[in-house]
Amino acid sequence: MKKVLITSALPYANGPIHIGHIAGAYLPADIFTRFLKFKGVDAIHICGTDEHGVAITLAAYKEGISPKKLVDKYHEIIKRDFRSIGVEFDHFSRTTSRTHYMIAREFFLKLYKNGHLEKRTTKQYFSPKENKFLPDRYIIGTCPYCGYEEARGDQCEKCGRQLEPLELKNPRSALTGVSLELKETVHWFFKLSSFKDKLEEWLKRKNWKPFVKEFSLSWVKELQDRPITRDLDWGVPVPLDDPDAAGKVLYVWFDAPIGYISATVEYLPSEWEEYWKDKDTTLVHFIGKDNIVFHTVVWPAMLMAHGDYILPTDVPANAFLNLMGRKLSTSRGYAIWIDELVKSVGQDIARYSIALYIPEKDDTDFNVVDAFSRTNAELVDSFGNLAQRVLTFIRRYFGGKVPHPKSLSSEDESIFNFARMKVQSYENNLLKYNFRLALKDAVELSNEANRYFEHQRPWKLVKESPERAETVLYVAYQVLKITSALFYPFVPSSVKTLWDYMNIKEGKFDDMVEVSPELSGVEIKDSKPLYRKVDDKVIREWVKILEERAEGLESKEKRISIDEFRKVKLVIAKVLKAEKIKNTDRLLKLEVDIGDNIRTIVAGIGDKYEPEHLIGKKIVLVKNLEKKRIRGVESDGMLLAASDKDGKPVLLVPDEDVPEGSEIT
Ligand code: B3M
Ligand code: ZN
Repeated sequence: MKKVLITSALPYANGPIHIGHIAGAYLPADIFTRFLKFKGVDAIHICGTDEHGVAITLAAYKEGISPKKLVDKYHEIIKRDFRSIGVEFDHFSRTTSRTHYMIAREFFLKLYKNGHLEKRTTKQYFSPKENKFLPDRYIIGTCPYCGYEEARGDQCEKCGRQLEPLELKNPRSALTGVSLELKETVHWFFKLSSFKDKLEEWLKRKNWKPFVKEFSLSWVKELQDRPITRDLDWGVPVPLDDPDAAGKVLYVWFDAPIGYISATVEYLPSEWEEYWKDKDTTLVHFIGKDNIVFHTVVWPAMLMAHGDYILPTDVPANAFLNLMGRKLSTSRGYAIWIDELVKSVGQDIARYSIALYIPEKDDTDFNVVDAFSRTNAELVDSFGNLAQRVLTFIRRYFGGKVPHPKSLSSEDESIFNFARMKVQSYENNLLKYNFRLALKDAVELSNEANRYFEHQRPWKLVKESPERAETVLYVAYQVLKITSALFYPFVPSSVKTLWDYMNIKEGKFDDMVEVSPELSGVEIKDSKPLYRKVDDKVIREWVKILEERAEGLESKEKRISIDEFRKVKLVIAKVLKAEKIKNTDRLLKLEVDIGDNIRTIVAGIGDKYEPEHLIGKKIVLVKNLEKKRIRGVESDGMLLAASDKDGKPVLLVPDEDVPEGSEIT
């Protein structure tokens, strides 16, 4: 392998890092980079904070500080979090750096000159109260797919679907709750659809994780041009001398991935091109699954459009980490934050327990009881114990010197063979991003080495057959060294300590996994146990903390009193007439009988129900809503419908015939 450039998704500088972030991108990237460097590959790991976009401006608004203050604060906090868990970067930058503004502008202008950008007039939601156009997350409304009422203009947090603001039902301002108007405005679009064939062909050749590839290909099928500018006063200003560009900035998902380039430029001002412009460089983006299309479709198309840079070699995305059977939620505080985890159990126990649950293919549940019990069994009781017993034994019986072997028995040979097999399997697994399997290889070797030790009973041999005891401890020391090399990318700091105890100079992976006869006679150092078990009390505390946080989740789900509910007057209504409202897709005008009078209502059910099929149906109507004018028709009531799996309406009807006007309680 020539050069390898590894990136991790740039975390938004709007909050601290939690286990979901670490499992989804940063720990796998760190393990992968450490392994490659250990192999002697010229690999670098680049990251930084994503400091633009509405995720930032909204968080700043909520904290009551300026976006600049917010990103300065969280940039430091995030750096500290990564340091605490031992996730290392060759460079950790930020997208508000001068270099980034320069590179992002240059990128935009290159695309502009190459004819890939186009100014278009679009309709966008405008808040009359705030007197401005609202982008993305500034708009909330009802998700057209799952009916979640607090869906954001860019994505529904409930069902996970990417959304456009215009798809939301009942759109309103996220800040003030006021309803919005549609108005025309101008934005620059990236002509993404023109890359459809090229992208498809490129993706088809990729030997990526199946779910990443399939998801990307399905997205390419419906490729649309995308606006890449926004009405915001925080971000990289649109670098055009055009009055329409005033007050507009680059869309955060346009500038953020360019951050990978600018961070490399900042790190290696004179060599960065060897990474970004050399076809032999391997470019790997570690991300969570919610960022897939941006990295496998939009970003590669941007790179194709620019023309000077290489394309991603691989995008080993991970699924989501759940916590005790529930979805993590940063906004509702349901997570384990990295700083508290490391404070509680230490860096390597934290890394190990998370590594066990890297969601490589599917969403994976992090259960603290299982996670810490497995870590206790595998890292502490198996690997830690192996290290401890080998070192203690050599100190106690051989004056602290690694003994010289006599002739090797078939059992000695077979543990070496087993080690060789595990090393191979481990390498294969790591290079295929099968981190959990690689870790399993390491643990299996450690278990086998412990079995060897017990089976040989060196404590008996020292009395009965001292020469054999020397050989056994020589073999055990060598296997410990090999095992430690496999554990290193996962738990680097304790393994470095172990190498110091063993008096081994840190070498390259290939040497570390070989038997090294020259180590006989080497003097080991005084040692302490590498790990301490997470004790039951700590585990129980975590369970309790998380139960409390989960309760917080529920209580924040707004409950209403029965009296509040009773304010809503629901009645059975019989449909008398129904007709389509002209020039709309789904709006029907209905006349319904509610017993004491006849009402006219407008309902968005025309994509599912033909007007003539509705006549005579008994439905449920909200009777005491304020009247609302919709497309020139005054609607005096709202019917109730559920959504089917495609988001289409399903009318609620009584189970038995009841007269119109019947109250529903
Ligand atoms: N900041 C999204 C996220 O944190 C975004 C990643 C950018 S990678 C270029 O989920
Ligand atoms: Zn949804």
